[in-house]
Amino acid sequence: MDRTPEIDVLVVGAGFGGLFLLHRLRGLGLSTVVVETGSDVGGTWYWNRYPGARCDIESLEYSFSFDEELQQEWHWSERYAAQPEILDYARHVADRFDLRRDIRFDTRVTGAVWDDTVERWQVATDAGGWSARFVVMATGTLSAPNAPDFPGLDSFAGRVLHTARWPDDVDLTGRRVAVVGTGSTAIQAIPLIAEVADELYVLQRTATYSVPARNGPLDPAVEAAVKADYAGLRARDRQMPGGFGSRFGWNDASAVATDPAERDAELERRWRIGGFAFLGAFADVILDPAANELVADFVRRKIRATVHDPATAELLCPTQPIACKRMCLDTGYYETFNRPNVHLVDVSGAGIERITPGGVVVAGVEYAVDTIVLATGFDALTGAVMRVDLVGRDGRSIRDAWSAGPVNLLGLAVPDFPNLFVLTGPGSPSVLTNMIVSIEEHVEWIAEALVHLRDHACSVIEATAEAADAWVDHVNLVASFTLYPSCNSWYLGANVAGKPRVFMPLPGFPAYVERCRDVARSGYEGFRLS
Ligand code: NA7
Repeated sequence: MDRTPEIDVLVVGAGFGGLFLLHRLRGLGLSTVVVETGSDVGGTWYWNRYPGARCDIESLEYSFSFDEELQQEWHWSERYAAQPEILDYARHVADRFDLRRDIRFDTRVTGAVWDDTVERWQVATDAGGWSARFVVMATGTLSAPNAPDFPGLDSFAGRVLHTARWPDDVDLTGRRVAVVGTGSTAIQAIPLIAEVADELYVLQRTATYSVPARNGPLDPAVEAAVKADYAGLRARDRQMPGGFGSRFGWNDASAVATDPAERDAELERRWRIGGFAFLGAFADVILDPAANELVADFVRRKIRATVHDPATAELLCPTQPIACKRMCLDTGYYETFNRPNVHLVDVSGAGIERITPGGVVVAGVEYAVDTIVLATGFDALTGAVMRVDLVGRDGRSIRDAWSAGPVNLLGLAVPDFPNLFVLTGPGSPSVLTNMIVSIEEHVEWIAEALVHLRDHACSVIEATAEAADAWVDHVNLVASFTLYPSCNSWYLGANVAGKPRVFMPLPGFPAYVERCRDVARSGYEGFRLS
């Protein structure tokens, strides 16, 4: 009879988190296996292949810092890397550090059960099981697609595509296309689809703020300057509110207290720089409704000046606070609405009524299309963790434990789920930061914790319920000082029907990193070690 292989750590997911974790844990002499549903590494960047898929953090910053030779030798071709190049980078990292031999591709982890008697997780996959002392969910924050169940969708005679599961054989040339959604994904895809489609209907439920990315070939002078002191840039970035952007800087000034002409000049200057530099203009944007409105109004003025048809421009002007939903970066998004083949359809009222074999019905009007693109986002932060059947101490399932929203300590560990870690999960700054920075911080913290257990002859680490409850209260309290909880974003779970409405990421980088270090230094306060 085959015995279940026994390993130290099983990592779920071979995205950037899983790759670095494998490298780090291997270096500690821990037997580690990564299980990955996809056929290759890359995670988010393996699956998201829709037209225009691109990172909104600059490539020189959205990359690993743990290996000086890697960061010196890798060359990014553009200021913001497109999906194929990021996937190449992930593949390069896997090959460079010889990671593939411990990754099982095309394999889905279906569940894991904690066995208290042997202090191990019994992990089930669709291709056999493992017995692991530790499990790390490196399952990503924006990886479980959200596909609303529109009435009649099954009856559609044409093709339905979800941006996060984009097949290789799609050609939208000459097609009549409906894109559902106007988030970051849609805003990247729409200008490119508009160039080839016959007709494009953009079905907008909530207008989104977008600023020009100002993408282009990476300036060799910029690359050389960064590489001359890459470690310095990384260290400075780690002191920034999102773990990036030290080159453009985050102003301390208040938008409200700044003279209007000066304020507009600063916003204009940053609008020209492109990307998240814009949000760095004033420190009170996400804290003070009046400051937020001043910055939001600047964007609305840009929209009105760009879009020729006044009614379309008005519909594209968002009304919720800026940055409350993640701000988008675009290349020619608003300009696209000046094309004769692009039509904006308001679905903010009763929503999409139904799908027919030949189109989409909104407010009694049928829009005839042969392709529907669902750019409807993700069951963010908790989705990928909860889709695995995790069963902790005393038969407690993660679905029960998180039924009213995610409960954990530091976003890293869940009470009743011993020896289980979640990478960049809810309760940590996660999606409010440069994800690679947050991944590196979490991987280092987990690695250090495992060394601590080894050095202190401990086999189990578990968050206490009291500490986790206090942490959830802390996350909510910090969020309540911001404007983040004031609109229906995926940060709050508001985009998925039936999901508890809880603000999930912690606005609080880099203080959070210090807090994690303090916990480790204190001998893991809030955790039970045995
Ligand atoms: P997002 O930001 O969640 O955007 C999804 C879009 O789809 C958004 O405009 C939604 O409108 C819209 N949506 C979702 N469900 C529906 C229904 N039922 N009807 C109409 N419209 C709907 O996902 P993205 O993939 O664009 O971006 C996710 C993150 O990935 C992004 O922030 C970056 O960090 C990378 P809503 O705003 O909810 O009204």
